[in-house]
Amino acid sequence: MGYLGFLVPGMVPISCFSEVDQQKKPVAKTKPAQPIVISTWENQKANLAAMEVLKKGGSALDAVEAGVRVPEGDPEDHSVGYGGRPDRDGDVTLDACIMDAQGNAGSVCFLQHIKHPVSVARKVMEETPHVILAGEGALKFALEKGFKKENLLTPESKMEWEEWKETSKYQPVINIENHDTIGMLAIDGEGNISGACTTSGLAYKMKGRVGDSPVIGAGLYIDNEIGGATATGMGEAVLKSLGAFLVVELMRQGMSPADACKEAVMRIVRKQKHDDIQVGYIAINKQGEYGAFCIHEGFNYVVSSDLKTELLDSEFHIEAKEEKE
Ligand code: SD4
Repeated sequence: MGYLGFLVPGMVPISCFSEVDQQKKPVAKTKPAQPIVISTWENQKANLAAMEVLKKGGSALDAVEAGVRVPEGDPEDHSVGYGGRPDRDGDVTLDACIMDAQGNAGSVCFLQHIKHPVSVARKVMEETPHVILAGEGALKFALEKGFKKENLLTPESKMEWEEWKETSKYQPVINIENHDTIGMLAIDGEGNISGACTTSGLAYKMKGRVGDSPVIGAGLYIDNEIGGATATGMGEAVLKSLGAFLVVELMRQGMSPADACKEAVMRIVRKQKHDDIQVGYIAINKQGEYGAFCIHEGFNYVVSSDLKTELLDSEFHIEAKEEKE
């Protein structure tokens, strides 16, 4: 414990370097009945991997990392990690973050050539004094930590990009084209909450574009006393409203996870052009209650407990238009 200054008689020395809060073990005030994992989109396999960790008594932090590594390593998932759609120059650039129950956070953005950005983000959190590493610096750090440099552009994603280049029309389509980012929240057997979020971002984005997913408070936020939230969809809208932080703060004020997600979506609806963009939030509170809300019908999320894994449709603000024959 450090001490600076002088003492007058009778004065009790007070440390100028207060104990580092981050190192304190969080005390779960209330516990849900059982561990739970919730994630964006149809990420059942990721949830199952996370549940495996929790069933063995592992931490929520280990669970979310193991969970989101599943789509990161899956070449069939074109919105996350290996196989992710590239930017308009044909480079796959990845954003990811992780946050634990003690309020520690780590993130990487504009990271290339590393299949599991979430694990690099965890190393940023645990082995550096920083929160975010970007681009070349993030890659250098990853290589120093033993991550392998790989080509992440699969032949399929390359072919799609080459087709896209013929028109170079940049128009993200709601729910389909760009959206499969995984945001995952988990509560472990101790009642502690952690989260992770990982993406290749918007397909054919401008070189250097970074979305909401690696930004703590935008794409992901955890407060172990209250709950956690994570976002998917048009990162620019989420960034401008600091969505995940907003959801957690609304829960702090007493809203249910579902209502908090709805209010955060409505904040975007009220203040931003939203006709042709999707944003979806999922949230969980300390009691293990969860909810979701999105702008346009079509967002779904997966909830897993010891007992079952369920794919649920999110509540929405705007109903999907009937497909014309
Ligand atoms: C981004 N929010 O980079 C991410 C994209 C996303 O499902 O969520 N896709 O803006």
